[in-house]
Amino acid sequence: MHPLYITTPIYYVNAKPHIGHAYTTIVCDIFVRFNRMFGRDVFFSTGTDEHGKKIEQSANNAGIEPQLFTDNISQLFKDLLPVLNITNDDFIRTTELRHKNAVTHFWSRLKESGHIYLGEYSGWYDIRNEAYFSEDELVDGRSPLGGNVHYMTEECYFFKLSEFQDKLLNFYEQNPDFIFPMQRRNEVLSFVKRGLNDLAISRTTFSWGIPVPNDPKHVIYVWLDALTNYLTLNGYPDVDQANNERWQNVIHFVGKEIVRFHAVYWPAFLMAADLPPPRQIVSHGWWLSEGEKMSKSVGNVQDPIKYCKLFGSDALRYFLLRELSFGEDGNFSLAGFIGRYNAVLANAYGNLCSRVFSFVLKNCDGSVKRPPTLTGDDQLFVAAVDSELRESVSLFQRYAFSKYLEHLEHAMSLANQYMDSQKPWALRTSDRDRMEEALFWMVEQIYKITRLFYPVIPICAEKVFNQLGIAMNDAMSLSGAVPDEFHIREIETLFPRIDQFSDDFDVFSDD
Ligand code: ME8
Repeated sequence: MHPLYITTPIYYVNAKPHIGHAYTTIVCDIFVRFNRMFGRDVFFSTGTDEHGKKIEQSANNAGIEPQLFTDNISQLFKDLLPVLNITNDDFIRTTELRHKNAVTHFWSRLKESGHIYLGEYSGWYDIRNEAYFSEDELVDGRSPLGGNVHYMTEECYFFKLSEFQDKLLNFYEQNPDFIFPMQRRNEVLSFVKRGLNDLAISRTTFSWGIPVPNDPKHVIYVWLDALTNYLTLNGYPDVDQANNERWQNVIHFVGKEIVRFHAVYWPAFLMAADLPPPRQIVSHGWWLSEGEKMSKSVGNVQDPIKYCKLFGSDALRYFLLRELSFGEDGNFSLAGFIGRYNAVLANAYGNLCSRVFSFVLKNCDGSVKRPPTLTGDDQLFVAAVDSELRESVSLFQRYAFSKYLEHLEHAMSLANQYMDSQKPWALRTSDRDRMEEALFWMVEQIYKITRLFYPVIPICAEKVFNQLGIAMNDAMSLSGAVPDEFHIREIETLFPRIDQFSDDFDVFSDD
């Protein structure tokens, strides 16, 4: 199996992280854990994007030096990772020396290979998104990304993007999976087919950036700087990327608004430097908050830390993955969160574990053994669960994360129904052997469901494996067979029901 390299975007440090940033990082972490569970070697990176006019302005507004300003906010992004239970291997800051070296080297490669020239640029500049737009791209006097624009002219270096139209179109054709989902692929194709202008890749109107080699009054365009983080993290320029397996299998997870940077500019830069383009750009939709775009001024920015403190990171990870159909937009609301939490984590899953485990603990001394044969109702039950689990894995592999969870939930319902229909409490006096048989299959199905649920709810999954007397590592090696015996220990409430009217929710109105 070839290794994988999974990246989150590197986040701007102009404000503290919110639920949208947490979402991408969590989705990547779940994807990474899932693949590691299947034995794949995965390198997983995240970090912060710290240069550019927007950051310089935010630092000025706060009355602090940009370096100190970025130190503070970058730390908030870093501190969020353990709170969300993220298993990243590295965290990059674009203000680090290793990154400045990589960017400077990358620029020099592009220059030497004749893809950069000095010219003059005029256009409508969107500071928030650090991008120029032409008159006809503006929407109601704003940039197509929604930011305020003003007209600017500056001397700047250009990247000969116009030369890459055919190369990119060929590349998309030969790699039909390069952009996920299809809708984004179609948008990129039509954008490139309309023709590409050369791209302004340096700025002289501010200084908070990496200087252009041999022309330090220019700083390097923040997107060229930021995209290069993916190479820095893989040891560029010391490591030869052209023959590097990890680089050949890099997947960038991004929000839909930055697909163009990753799927057009980035492969063009890489081709120009004689390096392979990434393997795939996987894009997701946006979280709205209580029905509206999250923004500080509306006051509806959702803080992931509050949710983790109150309900645990597993619950937040579950809700984010389940609520949003991956690729589409979705709505974040406290009521939606509580609804799903109670229905699935507390009732369907938590209750299933506790009723089956406590019954086995009380009535079978905690132990159940695999029966010699699998027949009748048991066979139908196990086959039905297996079919749900197979479907859930296949959906996961196609990035249909919410549907993957939906099928795990079907499997939980099947197990709950089996407990109801088999009535082990009645068999206790009439047919103990039959009771023990049915219970084994129930416990085994819970175990199998939990293994596939693990990437989403790792803390709870570990508790369940503990309750079942199985070491986490053994449970996680999917190559290992399912145990023939389970020895249930103490029972612990996994997800206590949330009382909708709890005073705890006062924390949601304190800012
Ligand atoms: O674009 N819903 O950084 P950024 C879902 N620095 N995801 C959201 C979201 C929301 N409401 N808000 C943010 C940048 N995100 C650049 C990236 S990469 C070389 C440079 C997530 O801080 C989503 O992944 O604006 C989006 O793409 C990313 O945060 C943008 O973060």
